[in-house]
Amino acid sequence: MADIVQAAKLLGDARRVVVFTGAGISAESGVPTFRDALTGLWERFDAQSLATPRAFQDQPDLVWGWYEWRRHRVSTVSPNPGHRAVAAIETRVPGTVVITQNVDDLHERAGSRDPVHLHGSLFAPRCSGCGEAVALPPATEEPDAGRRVQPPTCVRCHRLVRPGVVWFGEALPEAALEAAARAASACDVLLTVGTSGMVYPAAEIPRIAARAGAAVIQVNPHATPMDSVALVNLRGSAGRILPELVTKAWPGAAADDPAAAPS
Ligand code: BJW
Ligand code: ZN
Repeated sequence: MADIVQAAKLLGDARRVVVFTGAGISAESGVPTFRDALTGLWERFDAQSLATPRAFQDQPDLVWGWYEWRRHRVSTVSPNPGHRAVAAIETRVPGTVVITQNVDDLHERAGSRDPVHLHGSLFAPRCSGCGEAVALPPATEEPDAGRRVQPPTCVRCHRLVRPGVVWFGEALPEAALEAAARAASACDVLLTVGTSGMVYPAAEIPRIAARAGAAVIQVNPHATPMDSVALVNLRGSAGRILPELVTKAWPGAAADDPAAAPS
C-alpha cells in the first residue's frame, strides 16, 4: 500500500488525533525555519546561540532586534495549505489536539482553535524582572539586513522587556507541557509535521505517543531522528502532503474545503 494511502486510512479511522508541528509547517508561508542560516546582521550567529538567556543578557539590542524582525515577518505572511489542512483535521475529528513548537500564530490564523504552544509566542513579551505581560504596538517595518533595537523597559520595575518565548536552558510552560504529554499518551494517531525532532523535551511528544501504542505519521521532506519512531514517513512539504492526506482520509470532503484547495 502506498504510504500516503496507509497514512490516510490511519487518520480517517482515528478517534483521537494529535498534530505536532515545528518550523517546517510555516516555511512555505515565508517564515524561515529555526535551523535555516541567519542572514544580515545575524549572519555570524546561529539561532541556537541567539535563543538563550545569555545572549539576551550580553546583547539585548541584538536579540530584541532579531525578534522584532521575526515578529514583523510573521505579521506580514499568511497561513499556507498545510496550516489549513491541520484546521480541517480538527473539524473532522473533534477533540484533535494541535501542539506546536512554533512561536508564530499561523495555526490560529488558519482556524485552529486552541493550539498548545510549547515554546511560547512572539506576541506575548513580558518583563525579564517581574514577569508582567507587556503589550507591544503592532510590529513596524524591519530591514531584512537587521538592526539592533533596544528593548523597552518595564513600567513597574524598569527591567528589560524580553520575548515571551522559551530559550535553551529554560523550562517549558508547565501547563502546556502537561497538556501535550496527556494528549500524546491518549491518541490513536500522532501526526508530526515539519520538525527536526532534535529539541527536548518537545521531541519526547511523538515518542510518548508511540510508546502508548499510537501510530505516528511524519511529514517532512528530509530524514530526521523521528524516522525510526514513525510508522509512516511521508517525504515532502507540509503544504503539499497535508491537504492530500486530508482529501484521501475523508474522500467526501466538500470541494470548497480549504484543505482540499490546490496550493
Ligand atoms: C519542512 C518544510 C516543509 C522544512 N514542510 N517540513 C535531552 C537531550 C539532549 C538535550 C536536552 C535534553 N533535554 C533538554 C535538553 C537541552 C535543550 C535541547 O533540547 N537541546 C538540543 C538542541 C540538544 N532543551 C532545552 O534547553 C529546553 N529546556 C529545558 O530542557 O529546560 C530544562 C529545565 C527544567 C526546569 C527548569 C529549568 C530548565 C528548552 C528548549 C527551548 C527551545 N526553544 C526554541 C527557541 C524558541 C524561540 C525562538 O523561536 O526563537 O524553539 S529552539 C528552536 O527549536 C525553537 C523550535 O521550536 C525548536 C524546534 O525546532 P523545529 O521546529 O524542529 O525547527 P527546525 O528548524 O529544527 O527544523 C525544521 C524542520 O522542518 C526540518 O526537519 C526540515 O526538514 C523541515 N521542513 N521545510 C515540512 N515545507
Ligand atoms: Zn517588571
